[in-house]
Amino acid sequence: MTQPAHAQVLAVCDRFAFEGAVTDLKVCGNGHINSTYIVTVESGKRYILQILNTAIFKDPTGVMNNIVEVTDHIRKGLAAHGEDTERGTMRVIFTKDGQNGYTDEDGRFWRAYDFVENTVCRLTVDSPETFARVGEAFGDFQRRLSDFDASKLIESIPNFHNTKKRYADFLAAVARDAAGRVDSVKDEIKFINDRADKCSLIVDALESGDLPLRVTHNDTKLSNILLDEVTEEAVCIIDLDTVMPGSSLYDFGDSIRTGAASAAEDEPDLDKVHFLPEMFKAYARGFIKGTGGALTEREVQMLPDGGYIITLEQAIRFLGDYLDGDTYYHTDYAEHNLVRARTQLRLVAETETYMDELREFVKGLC
Ligand code: GN1
Ligand code: MG
Repeated sequence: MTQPAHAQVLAVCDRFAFEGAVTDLKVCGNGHINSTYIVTVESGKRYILQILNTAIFKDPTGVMNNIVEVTDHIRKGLAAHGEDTERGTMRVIFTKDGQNGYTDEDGRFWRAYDFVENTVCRLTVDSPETFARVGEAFGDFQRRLSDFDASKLIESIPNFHNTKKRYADFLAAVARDAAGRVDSVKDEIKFINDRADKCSLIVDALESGDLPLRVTHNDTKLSNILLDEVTEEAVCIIDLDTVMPGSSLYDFGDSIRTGAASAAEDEPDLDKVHFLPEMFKAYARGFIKGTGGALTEREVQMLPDGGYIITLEQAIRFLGDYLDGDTYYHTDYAEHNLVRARTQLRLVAETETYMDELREFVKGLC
């Protein structure tokens, strides 16, 4: 769908219960799925306004209901312990008629949040201390939701981290060759096919009960946590669209994929892309601390697999989308998904060389 005109976005703002007239409106963000604006009102107060991608999130009202339930639960927990209820979790802004979102005349679904001030979001992080704090925050997020009633949640994207199914979908994309690109990425496809057996590791363990199902975030990349712009403390976890029952390993893993890497997810120069074992270790310590000791021994043992498998899964998704002609992710240039996929594959290859060291390390954390 085309992007709406400025005047149309202003008209949408009027539907939401913002405190005052809009004085500024800016496009923002680096999300691959939704489109984001920053809205400022007379008092200087700011809001996030987003178009939720309904080609991907088929039940937008259900997604918003998930987010309201989860953030209310977290907010109550923060309040009970005298913690920061303003910045500690997202706050959904309802429409003037009390809905959790608004569908415009062209069918776009809009939703709004308070803007969390004095924070930054990063694509990479240098300091192990900062990354450990991110780990603690994502672990803490899981801990806070450990007593949340999962039956209140809809599954916003079915089979989201079913890596086995992701691989099957990838094979179908290769067979379709919709954009005629298969011949140009034979090496990448082979690299993935050679690791097909890895795709079932977490999924099978969840199915057999070897790993527990928890309420998880499912999109824990580094840019989905806001850090205090001065202290780099982890302030607020954002992008709750995919909060669903899932595995702690995927949450652990997606932060590793993005934060234990020396370059951004779409770094075109592969010589700059390295897996950073010390960052893995810092994050693991933080994450385990944040969960408050809730992880089972099996989960801790499999933390290295979490990072490894989600990086492979992400490569599969980016390359699959490239083969399909870039229908899922926002892209900034023709080869963007291929660049992203290659970066992930480089990380997969490097992680393999560290697996023994990582397994030895997590043994000490059990
Ligand atoms: C998407 O929306 P965003 O940019 O936070 C994607 C994640 C991927 C990520 C890769 C709903 O996240 O699963 O890991 O891109 N979200 C969805 O950067 O598919
Ligand atoms: Mg997202």
